[in-house]
Amino acid sequence: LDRIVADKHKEVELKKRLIPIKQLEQAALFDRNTTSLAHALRNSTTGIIAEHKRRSPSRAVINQKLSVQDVALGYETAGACGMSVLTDGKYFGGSLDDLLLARAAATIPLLRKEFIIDEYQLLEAKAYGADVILLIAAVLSRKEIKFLSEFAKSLSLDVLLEVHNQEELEKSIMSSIDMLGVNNRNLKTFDVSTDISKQLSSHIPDDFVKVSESGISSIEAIKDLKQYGYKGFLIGENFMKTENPGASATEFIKELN
Ligand code: IGP
Repeated sequence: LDRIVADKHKEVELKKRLIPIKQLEQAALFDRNTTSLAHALRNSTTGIIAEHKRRSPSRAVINQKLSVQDVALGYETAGACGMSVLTDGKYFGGSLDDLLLARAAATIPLLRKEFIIDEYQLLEAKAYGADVILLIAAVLSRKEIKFLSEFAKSLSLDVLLEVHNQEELEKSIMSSIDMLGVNNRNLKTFDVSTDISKQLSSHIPDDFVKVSESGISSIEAIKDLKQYGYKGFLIGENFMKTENPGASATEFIKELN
């Protein structure tokens, strides 16, 4: 995780020089109306946020063959509430172009799944079609979370704040956060357990939409997590490891209904 963040700092400094902020602000998508994932989740009975992920440090190759447009259209048709698009290249094989192509194919809220450490990345998110951004408490101070989340709100982007323990949760409670996500995967050890979501649920104030992230592969797990107040469920590998993620999501969501 430390290495990813160090690489990200270098990447952002380089991009700032290559593509000035003014250019991002002039992008065709920059001034669009965004759609709220938090709102969609509050009004949903299934709450599935389906992710596009080609590979990951914990699982190497997941799926490299599919076009992101097909996956986006498949997820939307399946009835997913939102879609998460990995944009990190080095560790996850994603890109901002993936986000752009997903935007071209689908109208559901799109989350830019990225290690965000600088407001420049929020401007990119807006310019490339995102509606929602992820902030990871493990790599940010309370001050940074406050600054970045308020900046995101000023761009009409929803904010999903991800935590993995109580300490991270406590430093992250603030009004500029829309959704609190509990990552069931420890980003330092890659251990996965939905027990983390259950343990932390009672400490999350009710005004936040609760999202459980990672390692979810069964209907039972979701029914169980719903008992703990979770409204959103972020699922990647379980769909992406199949040949047709859209069809897998369709079947999954049908069974949930
Ligand atoms: C999806 P999974 O186990 O269903 O593929 O997990 C998503 O939660 C996971 O990709 C994720 C992630 C992250 C990736 C959650 N938080 C932060 C990169 C960075």
